Amino acid sequence: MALLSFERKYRVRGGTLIGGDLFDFWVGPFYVGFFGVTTAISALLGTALIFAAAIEGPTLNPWLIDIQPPPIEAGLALAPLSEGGYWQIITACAVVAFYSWVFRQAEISRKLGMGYHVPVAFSFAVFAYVTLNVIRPVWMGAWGHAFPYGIWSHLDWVSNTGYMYVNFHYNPVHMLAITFFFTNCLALALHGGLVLSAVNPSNGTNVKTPEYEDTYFRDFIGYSVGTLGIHRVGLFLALNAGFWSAICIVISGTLYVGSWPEFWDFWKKIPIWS
Ligand code: UQ2
Repeated sequence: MALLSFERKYRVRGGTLIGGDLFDFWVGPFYVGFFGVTTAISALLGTALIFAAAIEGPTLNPWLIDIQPPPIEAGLALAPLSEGGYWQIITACAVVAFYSWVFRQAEISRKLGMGYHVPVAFSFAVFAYVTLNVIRPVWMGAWGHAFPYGIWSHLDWVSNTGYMYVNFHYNPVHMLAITFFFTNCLALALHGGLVLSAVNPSNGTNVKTPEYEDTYFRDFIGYSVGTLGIHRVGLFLALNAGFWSAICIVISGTLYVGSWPEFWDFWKKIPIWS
């Protein structure tokens, strides 16, 4: 169906999660809805506050702008604007904006009568952010454990936080997360390569059907996961990468305190060989 006639067909009222007909309209190509309004307000306010905090100095160099959370000594209290207060309000705006995106995706899914795969997938990314900057800091008793908003400074935070546990690569859940990232990379390379090899052939040759794609992998490794299956594999790998990333940091400094290399000492103490 041509896009314009399709839009006429599906651009009808209904399917909203909240607000009924209120805000149930489009602005140009964008669906608005209640969560479009909350997204717009929180995203604009959060961005304005990033500029406000940056203007207070000491630099406007985009690479070096650094908006820090309150110091650890301030615990979970509300802080003065220039001592972490900006960071706190920016974080609140970010959380509202990200969850608004999730629910706006869900409303669009409902309008189209589609599954909720996209909002579910995006919610894993939001979960990873919330784990870093809300769940773990609250669990540890201070906003100062969260990461700062700055291109350079958030890298320093990652490095410092890693060294706080001596060598973060020895964290078994970090190992699991990385394994999912790498496997995700392998799967997307295989999938992208296979699809392009079939449907974007050289000039003068025919586009190939999915049987060719299946046969390619049967010839190669004796198995094809299938054209639907590869997307299930891809979503599974991607969601697990984000999920275990969140778990590997949230257990550090909370359930597990100390050195990750030392975690493996239990291995040497197993009675059979100790
Ligand atoms: C496949 C298939 C696709 C694909 C790919 C495969 C026709 C177009 C990439 C092959 C994938 C396999 C065998 C699974 C890989 C699993 C991991 C964990 C990397 O069979 O169907 O559809 O794109």
